[in-house]
Amino acid sequence: MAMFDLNETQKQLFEMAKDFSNKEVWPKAKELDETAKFPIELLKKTHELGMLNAFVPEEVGGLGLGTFDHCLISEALAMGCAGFCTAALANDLAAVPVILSENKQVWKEFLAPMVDDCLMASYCVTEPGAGSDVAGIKTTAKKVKDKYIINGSKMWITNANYANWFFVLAKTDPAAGHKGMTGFVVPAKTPGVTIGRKEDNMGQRCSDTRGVTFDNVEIPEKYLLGKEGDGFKLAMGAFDRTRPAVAAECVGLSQRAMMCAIDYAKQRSAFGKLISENQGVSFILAEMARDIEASRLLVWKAACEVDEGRKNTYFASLAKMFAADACMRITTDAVQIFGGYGYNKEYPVEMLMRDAKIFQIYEGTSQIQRMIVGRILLGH
Ligand code: CO8
Ligand code: FAD
Repeated sequence: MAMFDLNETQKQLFEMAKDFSNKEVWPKAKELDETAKFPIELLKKTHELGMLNAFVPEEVGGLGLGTFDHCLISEALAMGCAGFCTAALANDLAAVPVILSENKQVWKEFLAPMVDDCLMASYCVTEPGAGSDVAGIKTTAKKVKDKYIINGSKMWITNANYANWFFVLAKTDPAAGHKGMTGFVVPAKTPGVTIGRKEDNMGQRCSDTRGVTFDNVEIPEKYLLGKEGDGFKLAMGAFDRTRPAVAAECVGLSQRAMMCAIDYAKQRSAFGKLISENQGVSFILAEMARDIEASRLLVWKAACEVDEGRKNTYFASLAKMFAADACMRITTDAVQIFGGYGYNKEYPVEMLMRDAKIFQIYEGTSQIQRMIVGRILLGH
């Protein structure tokens, strides 16, 4: 059954992605963490393998993959390095509102070139004063004849320094709350766009996070996505597709942490026997496996729902909430199994634990996922 097994094409895709991740990404993860250098060479290879920008519609030359297949790629890439995987996924997060808007002119101008070249993009929604509360953003877009003038500041924007274009959410009617919000594509080189310094983050350090300011940025009307007032729903609609992918990223990172913990438990001795021979240690490993399998099933469910054309907001939030919280527990427990060595940078698990934390924060915090599910359960 499709739900519990992959078809042959999906198996091949997953195996190819895992092979690349194990052989080419994981060996570089420590260096990427230490140098915090943007993994452009790895992204280029990912692009060559057809695994970057995989959402780009067939109509403009892309693979037009569904969310399920996209989640397989995400899980595999995150087994290699979560920061690198986040850089890859941020492109998809930027592309989805453009795809949902059905603005074919913008597809041709901004999505089609991403098929031929390893180009990057960013999703600019969060601001210094508003993250969870998307409707509270302050950036404005004012129509002047056949142009829009954008003013405001965005914060924590992944890929900002490497992006060729940005998806920008702004208020065209500030008095109308979420109904007055509109999405635009803004080419990164437009005068008035300023990229901030690289933020010095706890984990996923090779991923590029920056502020972006828009100072009287003038863009043509044709870069508006959908119509005025559609922006909030385009921004939310993107999460329905990318929260399952972020949850899949959590599964990949968790899997790596469990593999490290198993290897270590099988070679470290205490009290005259291997630590893996203690039931106390094997129970920790068993709980890791339980949470990884359960997370993956929620990812698959959330992805299948949206691929089948059904509203999946509920499952997308369940998957993101469960997999992110599980990933934090699993990576923390991996450090525990390594004992003092786990707390040291010579061993990989402290990096995995730092890399895991952001999953409970970005793409909607773990509290926001609970809020979304709670509201749906209670019919609000
Ligand atoms: N799809 C379509 N429409 C939606 C959706 C959805 N999923 N959710 C809500 N809506 C609609 C509602 O139906 C409602 O419509 P109407 O006006 O017709 O009744 C309207 O939107 C307003 O909905 P709400 O009343 O629920 O709006 P609220 O303002 O109360 O809040 C949320 C909604 C859900 C709390 C929203 O603000 C939210 O999701 N906040 C979290 C923000 C977030 O996730 N930010 C992430 C930023 S991006 C990021 O972190 C990137 C990480 C790096 C890249 C990683 C790789 C991908
Ligand atoms: P706040 O919204 O201020 O929340 C602070 C705390 O209050 C959190 O614990 C939150 O859960 C809690 N809280 C808030 N409201 C409620 C509530 N109603 N009920 C219960 N608890 C609540 N954004 C983008 O637009 N594009 C990106 O590419 C991007 N990449 C990011 C990369 C990194 C490394 C980071 C750190 C952030 C990124 N973000 C991005 C922003 C990210 O999505 C936000 O940081 C996140 O949504 C939380 O917003 P905030 O930081 O403003 O926290």
